[in-house]
Amino acid sequence: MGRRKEDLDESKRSSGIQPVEEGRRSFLKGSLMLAGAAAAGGSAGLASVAQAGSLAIPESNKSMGREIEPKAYGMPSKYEAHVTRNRTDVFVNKQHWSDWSMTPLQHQKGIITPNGLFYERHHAGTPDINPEQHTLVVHGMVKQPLKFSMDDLMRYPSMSKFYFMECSGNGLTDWKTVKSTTVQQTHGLLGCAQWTGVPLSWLLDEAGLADGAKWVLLEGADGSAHLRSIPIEKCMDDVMIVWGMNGEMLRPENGYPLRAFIPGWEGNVCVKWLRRIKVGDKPWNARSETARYTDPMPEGKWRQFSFVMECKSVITSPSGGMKIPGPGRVEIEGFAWSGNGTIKAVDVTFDGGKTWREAKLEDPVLDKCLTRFRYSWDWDGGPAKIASRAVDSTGYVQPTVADIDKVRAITGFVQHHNGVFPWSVSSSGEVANAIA
Ligand SMILES: Nc1nc2c(c(=O)[nH]1)N[C@H]1C(S)=C(S)[C@@H](COP(=O)(O)O)O[C@H]1N2
Ligand SMILES: [Mo]
Repeated sequence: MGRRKEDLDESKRSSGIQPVEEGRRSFLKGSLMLAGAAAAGGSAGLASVAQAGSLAIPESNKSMGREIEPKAYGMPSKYEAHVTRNRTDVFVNKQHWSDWSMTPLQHQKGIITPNGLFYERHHAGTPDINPEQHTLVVHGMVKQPLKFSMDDLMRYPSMSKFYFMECSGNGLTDWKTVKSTTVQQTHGLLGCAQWTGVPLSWLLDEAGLADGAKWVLLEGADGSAHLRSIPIEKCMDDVMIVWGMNGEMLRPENGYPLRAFIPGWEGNVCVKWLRRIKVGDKPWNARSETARYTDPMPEGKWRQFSFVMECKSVITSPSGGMKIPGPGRVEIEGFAWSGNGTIKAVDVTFDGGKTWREAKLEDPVLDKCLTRFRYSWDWDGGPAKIASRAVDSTGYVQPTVADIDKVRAITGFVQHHNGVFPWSVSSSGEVANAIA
C-alpha cells in the first residue's frame, strides 16, 4: 500500500496561473481559456469581457444602506441562506435526539468551519446548561479531588489550537453502495475550528495523580450521560478542556459551556457538556466502548478503542450533485487531514486511480487540522472518475475501500471509513458519487 512515486507524472503537475506576458492578446492565446467563461461567449480568463465606456452605477451606490444596530449578533447575507448544516436524510432516524447534522463542506471557504455550520452529533439532544451553575469535578485516583466553576477554569492562562474533529461514523452509509449524493452527506460529519481552553494535564497535575493511574473517564451532563475512557498518556499529552470555539464561547450544540477536546481522535471521545473527570487504573468499558464505537474485524472479532482518525481526504469541488459547465480548466479543490500528524502530500486521479498527479497544498498546513489542496485540471469533456489520496507525516497513505476490506470486516454499521472516495464525471459534466 506504499505510495508509488512513479505513479506521479511530474510533467503534468499543476503549474498554477501563468503570468500575462504581452497583455490581453497573448493572454487570449494562452492556455487559460476557462470552461465557464468560454461557454459564456468567448471571453478569456475567469472574468467576462468588460465593455469599454462608462461603468453603470448600481442602486446600492445611490442611497444609504442599513443602519448599524445598537447591539446584534451578525448573520450571513440572505443570499447565503442555502448554506446550512443539514440533518441526515440518508441514514434517517425516527426521532431527533440521537441524530446528526452535517457540515456543508462544499461551501466551506478556507480551513475553518463556522460555528453555525459545524456538524452536530448527540445521543440525547442538546441540554440547556447555565454556566453559572456548571461545575467540573476531578476525582478518583488523585491526591486531592477538585471542583471547578466555569469562572475558576477561565482564570487559567488559556491556549488556542486549530484542530479538525470528525465523527467515526463519517461515511458509514457509503462503503460499497451509493447512498449519498453530496459531499455534505458523505463527509459532513467533519469540521475544523480553533479551540480555546486549558490542557487537561494542568488540572490533573493540580489534583495530583495517584500511583497506578492509567485511564481517565470523561462524562457529560446531557441526557445520555455520555462517557468515554481515555489513556492517561494522551491526557497528559495534548487533551484540552475547552470553552472557546472560533473566537466565541462554544455553541450549546457543541458542548456549551465546557467540553473535552482530544486532538486527532474520533469525535465521540470529545465529551460535550463535561461535568466529571475520574482517574482510574483501567478503562470503564462503557456502552460507547463495547456495544458501540467498536469495529468488526475478520473472523468475528471486534476491535475496541479505535481512537485515531487516520489520514483521509476528499474532493469537495467538483463533488456530488454539481455540474461542470463544459470542457476546459476545472479547479479541483478538497480537504485532507490526519489524526496522526500533518498532511505531507495529496495526489489526485482522473482515471479512477490508474494514474495520479500531485496536488498543491495550501498554507497553513497544520498538525491534526484540515488542509486544503487544489489542482488545475484540463477536462477533455470525456467521462472521468476523480478522487484524491492523502499521505501524512508518518508516511501513511490513505487506503482504498478494497485495501481496508482486506484487514477489516466491512459489513453493517461500520465506522472509521477513511477510504479514497471517487466521484464520476459524465460527458455532460454531471458529478456523482462513484463509490460503488
Ligand atoms: N456528552 C456528550 N458528548 C458527546 C456526544 C454526546 O452525545 N453527548 N456525542 C459525541 C460524538 S459521537 C461526536 S462525533 C461529537 C460531536 O461533536 P459536535 O456535535 O460538537 O460536532 O461529540 C461527542 N461528544
Ligand atoms: Mo461521533
